[in-house]
Order: sequence, then C-alpha cells, then structure tokens
Amino acid sequence: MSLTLSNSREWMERAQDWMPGGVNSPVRAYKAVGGTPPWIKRGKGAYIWDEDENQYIDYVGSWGPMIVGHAHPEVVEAIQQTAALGTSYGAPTSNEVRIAQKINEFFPSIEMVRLVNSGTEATMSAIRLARAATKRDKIIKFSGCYHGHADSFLIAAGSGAMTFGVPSSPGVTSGTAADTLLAEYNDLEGVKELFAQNASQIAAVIIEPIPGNMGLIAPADGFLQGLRTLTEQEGALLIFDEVMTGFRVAPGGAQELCGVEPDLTTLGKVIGGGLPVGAYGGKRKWMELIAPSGPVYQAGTLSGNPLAVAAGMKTLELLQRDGFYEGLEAQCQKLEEGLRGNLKELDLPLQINRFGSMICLFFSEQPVVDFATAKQTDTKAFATYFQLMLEQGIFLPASQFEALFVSASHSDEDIARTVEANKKALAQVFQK
Ligand code: KE4
Repeated sequence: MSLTLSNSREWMERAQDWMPGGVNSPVRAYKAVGGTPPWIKRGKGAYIWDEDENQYIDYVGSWGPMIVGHAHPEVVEAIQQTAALGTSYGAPTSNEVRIAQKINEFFPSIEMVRLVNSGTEATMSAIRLARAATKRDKIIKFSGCYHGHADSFLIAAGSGAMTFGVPSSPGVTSGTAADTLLAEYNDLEGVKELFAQNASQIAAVIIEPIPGNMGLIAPADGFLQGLRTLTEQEGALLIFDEVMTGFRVAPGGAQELCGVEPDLTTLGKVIGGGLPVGAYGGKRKWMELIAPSGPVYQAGTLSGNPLAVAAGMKTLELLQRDGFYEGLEAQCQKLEEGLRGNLKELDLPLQINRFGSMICLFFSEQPVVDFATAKQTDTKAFATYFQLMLEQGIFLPASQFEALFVSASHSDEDIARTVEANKKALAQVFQK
C-alpha cells in the first residue's frame, strides 16, 4: 500500500524556497529515513491527518508534549478562554505562579523555577547559572545526549588525546568547545577521570538521566547515584535535563524513578501542552542567583506567556486526575508486550527499551547501553521499517535515535493496529 502524498510533496517543494530544508526543525525533513514527510493538517486524540487526508496513529506526539493527546477539549478550551482575554502582556500573570507551584508538586527538587520558551533556553540558562554559582567554566556532557542547540552542547568528542570537545556544528567556536568535556553515558569511571584531569574547573555535569536522544537507554545500576555523589564531592552542580523524561518516565521524571535528586532540572514539552514553554529550576539558593534577585542575567519577552501557561497548566491538571498514569501505563504495557511478542514469533533478537510512556525498538541484536552500542544499530533496516509502518498509517519518530511517545488517548484498538503493523513490517524487513 503506498501512501498518496501529492499535497505533502507539493508543500515540501514549495517550502524549499522559504525555509532551510523546507522545515523549521531538521528531524522533520526525514533525512534519516528518506521519502517525503507528511505535512500535517490536524490532530485529534491519538490521530493526525496529513494534507492528503491520510490518517495516522501518532507516536511522535510533537516529540513528547502531547501526552494527553491532540486537541484535548479541555486544553483547547483553556487556550481559547485565555486568548479571548489577551495573548501576551510582558507583565506578570497569576497563572505563572500556579504553574510554578504545580511543577513543584511533580518535582519537589524544583523549589523555584524560571519559565522560558524552549528546552534549549532552559538548558543554556541552567549551565550559565551553574557556572555563576561555582565560578567555574567547564561542563561535562555525555556523548549522544541532546540538550538543545546552544553552542555549549553542539560538541563532539575530541581526538583521544584531547579531553575537551570539538564543535559538532560550524559556527560553534573552539573557545566554546574547550569548555565542554565529553563523557560516555553509563561510564562513571570516565567522569571521575575528567574531574581528576580538570580539578576545580568543572561547574556542572548535565545529563539526560534516561537518554531519549540516542534511542531510549537505561541508566546502569548506581550510575546516576554515582554522579550525584561525585558532583557533591567535587563541588559541581548536577543538572538533570528532563525536557523529555519529565512526566513521561514517571510523573516526577527520572529523578522520581531513580531516587536521585539533582541540583537543577530542566523541563519543556509537556509543561507547555503543545505550546512553547521550557523551564529550569531547583534549590532556592541557586535560583535566587538569577536576575532580578541575583546577578545572573536571563530574560525573555514571551517567558510565562499566558496561552502557553494555560495549555501547560491544564495538561498538568489532567495528569493529576485519578487513574491517568495507571491508564497510560496499561496502554504502554500492552504495546511493549505486543512488540515483544512479535519479536518472539518472528525469532528476531532486536532490543526494546521502555520507561513509562517512552519506548524504543532498536535494530540491534546486542543490548544498547550507551552511545557506542547505539551507533551500531542498523539504521538502514530502521529506515525501511519506518516507511513500511508509515504506509500502514503508523507515524513514528523519523530516526532510530528517538523514542516513541504514547498518549493517554491511544486506545486498545490503536495499540492492536500498531502491533499488527509492526509484525508485518518486521516480517518484510527481515524476509520472515
Ligand atoms: P527544544 O529547544 O527543542 O524545545 O528542547 C531541546 C531539548 C532539550 N533536552 C532534551 C532532552 C531534548 O530532547 C530536547 C529536544 N528534543 C528533540 C527530540 N529529540 C526535539 C525535536 C526537534 O529537535 O525537532
């Protein structure tokens, strides 16, 4: 069954003249999987429709925000009611306090928070705060972890001899790169080594505690606690980038699931309910260093925007409804069991990792435990699988190095259809 994508193709062509690659974020251009990306016209619940009226069961969910499903009536109403009163003032509004308190209900470690407009703004502000708080310049990040597109994070591992990174994008200066050290996820000894080589120079360790940007990877026993102990010993801040894992791997994110409390946490996606919101927060003693209560400058015209906060606030309220997470977990379990059943039936030793409502099928016969093993996955086979799933009306993240996002609106029938499509696609990819 081949999809009719003529209108999407037309829009993709027209867009090339107006936006780089025809898109406003690279992953949407389908470079990793080939073909024309469907151009989406509308969504409802677990479904989205493209410009050719093809319907898909959506597992991208805008890369995480749409945990309650598309166009949830209560979220739409909250946006409409707020918009009717005005959209932005550049002045404080009461809902900003309400969502700050709501975030603290989910993340007790976030005693004080600053709202921004994206995950990138949150992470770049968090490292500025950590550098100011410690009066140190260097940060440690982990290969394969993505923290948005701020210069300090677009860093690849330097050659063996170098411990500091090199720019992974043109336009990032070597000066910036020199202040970012690269470690390997799940390699605590390597982090200790970096601290030993850069004594008293490291302001912070920033990590996706459960990475979702190299596919979904589990923290080894003791790894996150080890980072907590090490950063405390070394006087560095521990920053959990929970932009993706927040509200997803558990209501209180990876820090709730793993019982490790960071100094700072960054959030995004779900807290905007599909509108632009990011946030960084943590202990008051750190956050009070942020202007205007302290000297660390950070600002934003649309930070705390009334519409975005209304959408986020309503979404968080829906998450707190009785049975929300039990219901979501039940659907995710059904999906995982169905996918694992297919691998068994087809005798395919592929890997599945799941945490809460994030799940990842790795085209790898060996467990994927870090960036090195993630890089060994068969991305060609994934691309073929991806297209076969798309043709069957299953809209997956367009990269092996992402995770699927399940929403509360994915029904038993949606899960069954997905499992059926997965079986057909895998049978075709592996000629079973
Ligand atoms: P944004 O600036 O895109 O709002 O957030 C950056 C970010 C920060 N931290 C983590 C852990 C993230 O996953 C992200 C953004 N996630 C990607 C998906 N892997 C967004 C999709 C895209 O870039 O279009």
